[in-house]
Amino acid sequence: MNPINVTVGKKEFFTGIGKIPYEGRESDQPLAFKYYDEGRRVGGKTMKEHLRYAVAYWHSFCGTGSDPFGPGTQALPWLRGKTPLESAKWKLDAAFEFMSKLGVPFYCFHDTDLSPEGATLGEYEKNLQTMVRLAKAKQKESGIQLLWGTANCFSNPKYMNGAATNPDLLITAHAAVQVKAAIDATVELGGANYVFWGGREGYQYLWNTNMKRELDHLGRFLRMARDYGRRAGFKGSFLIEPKPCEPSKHQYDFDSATVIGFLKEHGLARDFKLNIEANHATLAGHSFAHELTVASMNGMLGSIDANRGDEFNGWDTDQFPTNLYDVTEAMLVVLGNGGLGAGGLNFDAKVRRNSTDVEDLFLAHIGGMDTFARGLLCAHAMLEESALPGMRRARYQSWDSEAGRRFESGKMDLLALRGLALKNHVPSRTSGKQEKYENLFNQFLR
Ligand code: XLS
Ligand code: NI
Ligand code: NI
Repeated sequence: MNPINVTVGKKEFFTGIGKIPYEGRESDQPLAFKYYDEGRRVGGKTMKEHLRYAVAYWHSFCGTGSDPFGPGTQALPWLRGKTPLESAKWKLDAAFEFMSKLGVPFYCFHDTDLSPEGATLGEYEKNLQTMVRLAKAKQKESGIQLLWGTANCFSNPKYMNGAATNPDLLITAHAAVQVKAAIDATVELGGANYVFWGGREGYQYLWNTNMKRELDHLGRFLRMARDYGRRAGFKGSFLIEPKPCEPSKHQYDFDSATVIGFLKEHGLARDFKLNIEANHATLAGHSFAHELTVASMNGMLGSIDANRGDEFNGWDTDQFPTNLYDVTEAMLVVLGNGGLGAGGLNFDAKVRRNSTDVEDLFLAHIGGMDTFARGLLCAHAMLEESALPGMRRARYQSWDSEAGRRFESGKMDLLALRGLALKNHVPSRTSGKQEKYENLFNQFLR
């Protein structure tokens, strides 16, 4: 396969690659799905309906592979326009060509992925409106929809001390310009959700930071954004994406539990849900499934950023998800949640710096899509055919008794609970059977 060296100006950027077909697990064709068969029914829904895949504009069409040790390695032909706006238009063409060939129903973007920032705030707003008009036409032509939009209030150096949590009111005002514009763009493009990832909302050094004041500002800012969004006609969910660290030493949206507490405290719980990212979960010292479970049990599982970290690295490597075990655990939670609703599985992931062939972006997404499709099949089979759900239910059977029900419904006081102990024998030890569960789980990885 050739490196990306397509002549700019040609209509097709990903030449030599057509629509990715489903060929089944026996296929030896790398550019084909082995598990993701979008029309296949699993339970009551098709794979496409269950999984709701989205491509992340920033990693897939803006990232060139640069890292702190060297420049980009991936020469993206659509970034070679004569002006930033021309590049943005080519990038849009490339994005919709890629997504159509891959066969994904959704995409996600930041304002500044889609359109150039420009020299002034006015130029920024105008550029974004231009690009939104073009994106709308592309969506119509391809049928691809917007899963969520967001504002990048972390890359521009002005946000180095935070956006909504900046000690300088005027910087927070700049964030308002972007969040307003990105909400407008999301509404105009029919986006199902609007995401806040608090890139620089955190602190580096506690003793120059008024944490209480910053957190109150964040709550206030989010309420302002919500109120504006509702007035502008946004009917979807606002989502917060937890992450514990990186870029800040300590990020305020640390993990699911922290964010849910924050949302409740600031009167945001009815309009906001969570966007859970696998690599952020592991950075917080949790498993992906743990974070999903905390969100789900609170009725706040909004969407998923599907990626993975490197088990030996302590940062956000944003690799494509390929670990069947983790993904099956995730799909168990998603199925238990009754699906993702208006959310989806967004590949917030990038190819490695030395993956420089034109096909690599396809191979990466095919791998992620196949892994989740396979995880869906495994999880569905576990729920339908294995003893696992029944075993877990049975573990709590004492709570299904008359006394258990009284406890759970608040009709028992501490003395009555004490009385229960006095009336009964010391309960026998009951094994947690973890190894039995683990073996069952493995048996269904297939
Ligand atoms: C970075 C985040 C980011 C959000 C969108 O770690 O994952 O990509 O998803 O701002
Ligand atoms: Ni993310
Ligand atoms: Ni991330």
